[in-house]
Amino acid sequence: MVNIVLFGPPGSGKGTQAAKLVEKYGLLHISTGDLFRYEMGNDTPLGLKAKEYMSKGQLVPDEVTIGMLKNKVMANLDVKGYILDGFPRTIPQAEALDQLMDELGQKISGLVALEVDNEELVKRLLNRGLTSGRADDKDEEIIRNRINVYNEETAPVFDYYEKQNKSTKVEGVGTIEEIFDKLCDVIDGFSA
Ligand code: B4P
Repeated sequence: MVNIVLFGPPGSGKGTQAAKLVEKYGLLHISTGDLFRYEMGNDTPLGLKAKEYMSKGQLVPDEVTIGMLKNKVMANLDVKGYILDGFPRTIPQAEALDQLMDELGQKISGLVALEVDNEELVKRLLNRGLTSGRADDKDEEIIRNRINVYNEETAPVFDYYEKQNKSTKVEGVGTIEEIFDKLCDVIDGFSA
């Protein structure tokens, strides 16, 4: 199995690239952001909880997020592998993921981080906010908070996997195809 962590700040193109990677590699795409938005759209207790945090650009608490991710993985064991998009976003999430992989006799093959500068991120997210209907994309202050949260709480996850020699950076500015090609080069190295 190939299990990939697609990593990067909000708006770096994780969701955009994950959709293309799924098509090429036939892996299951798990986006914790999408899972939360689905729950929010259905007004479930989990969705209402997530909304409190997402609308402010904060992370949803680890215990909620880890439980949801585990349920999704356990319900889909018969796949070629996973593309994890937006998870893990904290060190406790990374530790929980490694533990889950151990329990399943699996491992994370590698983490690929999309690198995009802050001003480009803000521009992309405000632009997406014009059409996405996402409250967290409409307000520049919330967007900048998401970027700060990424730098403080999520960026250390790169180093966590770096210590296992599994982290690779990819320039996330350019055309979607150019970035996709670079990601595929890295991922082909994982599966070799
Ligand atoms: P997510 O749903 O994960 O979303 P994201 O980080 O905003 O976006 P992504 O990087 O996928 O960007 P995209 O491809 O769409 O998170 C939302 C919230 O959910 C978090 O803030 C948090 O509250 C919560 N959450 C999720 N996971 C969590 C976790 N594990 N723990 C706790 N909380 C969690 O691209 C963005 C835009 O850029 C698009 O409009 C796209 O068209 C454009 N774009 C993409 N590539 C481009 C390129 N090469 N050039 C120009 N534009 C490009």
